[in-house]
Amino acid sequence: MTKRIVVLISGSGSNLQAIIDNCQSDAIAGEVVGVISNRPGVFGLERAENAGVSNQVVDHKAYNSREEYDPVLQQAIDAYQPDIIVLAGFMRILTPGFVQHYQGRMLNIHPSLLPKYQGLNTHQRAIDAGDQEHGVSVHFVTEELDGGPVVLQAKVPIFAEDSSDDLAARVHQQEHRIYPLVVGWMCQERLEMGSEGTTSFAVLDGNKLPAQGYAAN
Ligand code: NHR
Ligand code: GAR
Repeated sequence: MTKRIVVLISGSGSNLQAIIDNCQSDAIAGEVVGVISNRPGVFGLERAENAGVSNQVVDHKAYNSREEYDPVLQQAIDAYQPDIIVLAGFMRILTPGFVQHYQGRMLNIHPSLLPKYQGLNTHQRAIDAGDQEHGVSVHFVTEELDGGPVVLQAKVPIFAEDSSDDLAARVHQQEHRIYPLVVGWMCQERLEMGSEGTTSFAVLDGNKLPAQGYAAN
């Protein structure tokens, strides 16, 4: 059965585009049924429009707190009756109640090799630290910011002359490969989040994945 996917964005939406493209080519057994942005006027909304996907803005600036904003966002999402919620460059921290409502059904892509560089400005931080490699992680969203179980990572090299933008572009190429792959696993019900007490982990094809997620090869 085709899974219903809602994508949350704040910006350009190139990951959204990769997921839409993979759904349309049947590489993913899913359909993007809705796109919600917390920021008006972003290019990701235009991408949704061009693909004929329902899209809307739920602007956080119209609310006084996360506690007021998140229930409105939740209602907008739930109207689409989604199976899977995908954060694709979504830039607002989410409250525990919101995260629990979608426990095990919400994924994020974070531009670092977690647990390194949680939070923002990851590319510049990796360069400043003198790292020789960097990358991107797809993980389940939990209450702990960028702390949920990792499903899959991809690595890229850092070259001496790299600017933050150079590095971000290299990471983006990998994002557009690994995010559709992981969303596809969710759609096929091959992937789920498990937990024992307070620790949670990713489970792929019945196998508990290690902390760095699935290791290709
Ligand atoms: N919420 C929870 N509870 N858990 C996660 O793992 C989350 C989350 C919300 C977003 C994406 C995350 C990332 O991949 C994400 C993961 C925004 C911020 C942030 O500081 C941090 C991490 C992420 C997204 N946002 C500022 C805020 O006050 C606003 C920054 C801005 O608008 O530019 O919300 O990096
Ligand atoms: C991506 O690089 C994603 O990893 C990052 O924002 C970009 C969104 O690009 N996410 C975060 O930084 C979350 N805080 P896109 O809008 O073109 O998909």
